[in-house]
Amino acid sequence: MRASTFLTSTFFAATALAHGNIVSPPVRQAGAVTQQVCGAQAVSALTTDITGPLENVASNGSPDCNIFLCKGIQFEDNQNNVQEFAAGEQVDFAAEIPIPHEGPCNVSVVDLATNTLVGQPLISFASYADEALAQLPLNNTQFSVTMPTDLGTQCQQPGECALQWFWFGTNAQQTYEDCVDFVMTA
Ligand SMILES: *[C@@H]1O[C@H](CO)[C@@H](O)[C@H](O)[C@H]1NC(C)=O
Ligand SMILES: *[C@@H]1O[C@H](CO)[C@@H](O)[C@H](O)[C@H]1NC(C)=O
Ligand SMILES: [Cu+2]
Repeated sequence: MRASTFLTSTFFAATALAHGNIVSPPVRQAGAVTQQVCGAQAVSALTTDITGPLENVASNGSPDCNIFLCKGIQFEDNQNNVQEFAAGEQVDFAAEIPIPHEGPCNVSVVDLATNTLVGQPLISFASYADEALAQLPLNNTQFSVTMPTDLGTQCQQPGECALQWFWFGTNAQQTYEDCVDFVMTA
């Protein structure tokens, strides 16, 4: 009886409350343009719980709104939030994982126009946010990536590329993303 009550309330908390997000570097935030493109309901879900899974964010069905690219959050809302990185630079990430769900995770350079990866992931976890562990490894919430040195002329214009953190909780069937807009400096 007590156990089932506990499980029920834990399940409720896991579905209703925070799950995880990137705290630093600064990630895309939904604003007026996202509301135009993806709708008010999506923006409400994105701003009410910035840690929530993409499955909780209902698209308005517009072909321009892809919730699975940077949570559907538009670059135009984030033009003053573009980071500058140099080839070979180490970029430190901080994440919060209030409700872990075991599964794979990675951070990749994404070509935003085509929603394709540029090169290989910069970091990759086969098993991330494993709630069965007494404590998560420190590298789940503090890790760094090294910016590629072979981008050529790619990723020099704002809005062209982002670093995308991508985590999928296998049992939870929940997807988490955050995007850091950036340009490469010479
Ligand atoms: C990155 O992680 C996501 C989510 O876990 C996974 O679906 C995807 O296959 C991974 N990508 C690569 C290139 O490993
Ligand atoms: C994170 O830390 C764990 C435990 O120390 C280690 O097994 C794993 O390889 C590390 N993962 C990455 C991507 O550094
Ligand atoms: Cu969750």
